[in-house]
Amino acid sequence: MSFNEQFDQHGTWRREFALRLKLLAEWMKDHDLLDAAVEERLRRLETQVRSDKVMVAFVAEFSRGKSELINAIFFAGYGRRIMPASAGRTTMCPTELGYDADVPPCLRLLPIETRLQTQALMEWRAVPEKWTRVDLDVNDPAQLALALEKVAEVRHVTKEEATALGFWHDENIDDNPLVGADGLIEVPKWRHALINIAHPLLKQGLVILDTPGLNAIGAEPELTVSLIPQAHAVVFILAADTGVTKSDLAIWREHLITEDDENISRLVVLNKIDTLWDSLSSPEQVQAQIERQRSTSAEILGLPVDQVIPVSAQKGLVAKVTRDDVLLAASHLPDLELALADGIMGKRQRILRSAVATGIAELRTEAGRSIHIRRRDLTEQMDELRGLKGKNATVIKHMRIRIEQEQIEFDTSGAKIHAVRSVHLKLLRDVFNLLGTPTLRGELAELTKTLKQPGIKFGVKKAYSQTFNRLRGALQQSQTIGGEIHTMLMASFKQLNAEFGFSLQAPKVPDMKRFENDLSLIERSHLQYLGVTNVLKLSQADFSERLVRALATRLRVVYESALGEVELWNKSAASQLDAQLRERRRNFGRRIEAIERIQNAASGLDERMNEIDVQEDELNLLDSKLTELTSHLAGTPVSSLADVVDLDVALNQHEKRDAQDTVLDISAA
Ligand SMILES: Nc1nc2c(ncn2[C@@H]2O[C@H](COP(=O)(O)OP(=O)(O)OP(=O)(O)O)[C@@H](O)[C@H]2O)c(=O)[nH]1
Ligand SMILES: [Mg+2]
Repeated sequence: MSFNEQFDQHGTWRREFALRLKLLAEWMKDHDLLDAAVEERLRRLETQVRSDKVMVAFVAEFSRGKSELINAIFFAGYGRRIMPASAGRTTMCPTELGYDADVPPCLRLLPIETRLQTQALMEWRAVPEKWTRVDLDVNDPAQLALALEKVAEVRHVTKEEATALGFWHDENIDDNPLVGADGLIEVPKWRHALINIAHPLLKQGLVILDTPGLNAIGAEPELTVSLIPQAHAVVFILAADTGVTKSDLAIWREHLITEDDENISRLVVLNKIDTLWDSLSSPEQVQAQIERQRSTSAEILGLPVDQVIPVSAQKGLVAKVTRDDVLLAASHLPDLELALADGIMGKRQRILRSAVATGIAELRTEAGRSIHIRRRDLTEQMDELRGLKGKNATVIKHMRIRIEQEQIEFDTSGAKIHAVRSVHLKLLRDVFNLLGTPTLRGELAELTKTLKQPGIKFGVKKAYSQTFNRLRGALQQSQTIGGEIHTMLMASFKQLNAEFGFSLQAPKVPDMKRFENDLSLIERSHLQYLGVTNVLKLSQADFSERLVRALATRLRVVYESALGEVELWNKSAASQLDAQLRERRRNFGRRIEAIERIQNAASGLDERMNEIDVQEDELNLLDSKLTELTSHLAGTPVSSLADVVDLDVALNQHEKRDAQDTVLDISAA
C-alpha cells in the first residue's frame, strides 16, 4: 500500500472510531453508566483520535529537492508544481502545510520582523492578526502555485538589521550569507508560513513541514528544538550529483541525529538520481554509479546502506503528471512512498491504536464498576427478601425498622466519606503545586539568568542539566506523593468497603516516567542545538530569552498532559465514591418500597423477587453489551462489526456524507 492509501485507510479508521465512540457514549448515557470519570475518558479518547496529527518534516541543505519531493509525493494530483522549486535558494521560510476546518483555505505569513521580539513561534500562532493572509483557491492550481511563491520572498537589509534578525553573526563569519555589491544582505521576508488547504491527506491530519536550507534553518531555534524533534518522521535529502557536502553534514549533525528515539522515523533520500542517467553509459554502469553514491553517503552518515533511498523527485513528478509508468518506476519514487507508508504510517497507527486500546480498557473498567455495584445491591436485596419468605407481619415490620435505622446511620456517616475526600484533595494540591505553571516559570527564569551570564559557553550543559534534573525531580516527587495517595485511598476504601459493603477500588496511579522521558528528549534537542556553533549566539541580546521561551512552550505541553493524567486519576477515585453513595441511597429507597409492597399484599414478596431476577438478567445483558461495544471499539477491522446493526446504520449515513466531502476535494485537485 502506498503512503497515500495507508493514510486514507488510517483516516477512515479514525472517523469510524470517533462515530462509534459517540454512539457508545449515547448508549452509556441511556443506561446511566456515564459518570464524571467515564465522561472524561470518552472525551479524551475522542480528542486523541480526532486531533491526531502526523507530521512529516523535510530537512536538507538548499536545492536538494525538498519542495520538489513534496510536490511529487503529495501534490502530483494538481497536475503541476505547487510548492515553488527552482535552482538556488527557493523556500526561504519554514512552511507548514496542514488543514484546519475552522480557517478558510489560505496562506498565512509571519513577517520576519517578529524575530525582533522575544515571543516564541508557538505564541505567535495565537495572534492571527500579526500574520499576512492570502486566500487560496484550491480549484485553481495555477493561482495556488502563484500564491505559494510568496514563501520564496526576500528582503535586503543592512548588516545591523541582519544581525538583529539573526542572519549575521560577527563571531561566526564562515556561516554568514553573502553581502551584495550594495552592501546589503538578503534575508527572508517571512519568518514562517502556514498553508491551510483541504487536500485529502491534510484533511486527515497529515502535516507537512518544508524547511529552508542551512542558514535559514539555523536562524530559527524553534525549528531545531521544537518542530523537527516533534515530527513523526523526518526525511533528510541529499543530491546524487553533489554527494554529502560539508553543509549537508552540518545539517545532519545539528538537526537530525539524536539518539534512538522510538517515536521518530528517519529516512534518508538520495535525490536527483536522474542526473546520473547518461546515454553514453550502459544502464548497468548508471546503476553502479547510483549504488556507489548511495553506499558512500550511507557510510558518511553512519547508516546501513538500505536506509538511503535513491529517487528522482523531478522525474517522479513528471511521470505522475504525464501518467508515464515506466518513468515513474525509474524514478523510484514508489519505493520511497512505500518506506514512508511502512515506517511512518505503520508505526503511527500502531502507537495510536495501542494508546486507544488502553484508554478503552480503562473505560470498560470504569463503567464496569457501576454495573458491579448495581449487581451487588441486587444480590443483597434478594438475600434480604429470601430471609422474609414465610415470615409473619411482625418480622417484616421489624425489618423495615432495621432498614430505616441503617439509612439513618448511613446518612450520618457521610462525614467519614467527606474526610477521605478532603485528605485526598489536600495531597493532590501538593502534586498540582509541583507541576503547576508558577513552578515551571520559576525554573525557566532561573535558566534564562544562567544562560545570560558572560562566558556561559562551557557551562551550558551544566545549566540545562541542573534545570532539567530539578524538573525531573519534581515529577518523581509527584510520583511519590501519588504513591502515598494511593496507599491512603486503598486503606480508606478498604475500610469503607468493610463498613458499608461498598466495592470501591483505588485506581492505579498515573506513571510519570513517560513525562520524564519527554523532558529528557527536550533537553537533548536543546543541547544538540547549542552543542555546535549556535552556542555562540547566547552572547546576543535576547537570544537566551527567545530560546527559553521556545523551551517553555514545549514544556508546557508536557506539564499539561501530566496534570491531565493526575486529574483523570482524581476523577476516577472521586466518581467511584459518588456513584457508590448515589446507588446506596437509591438502594435504601428500593428496599423500603419492597417492604411496603410486602406489607400491603401477600403476593408482594414474590413479585419483588421476580422483578429482581429480571433486573439481574438485564444487568447481565448490559454488561455483555458493554463488553461487546468496547471490544469492537478497541478492535480494528470494520467488516467484522456487521453484527452491531444499529451502529452500522448510523455509520453508513455518516460515511455517505463523508464520501461526498472527499469527492469534492478530489475534484478540486
Ligand atoms: N534533475 C533533477 N532536479 C531536481 C530533482 N529534484 C529537484 N530538482 C531541482 O532542483 C532544484 C531545487 O529543488 P527544490 O525542490 O527547490 O529544492 P529545495 O531543497 O526545496 O531547496 P530550497 O527551497 O532552496 O531549500 C529545482 O530546480 C528542482 O527542479 C531531481 O530529482 N532531479
Ligand atoms: Mg524548497
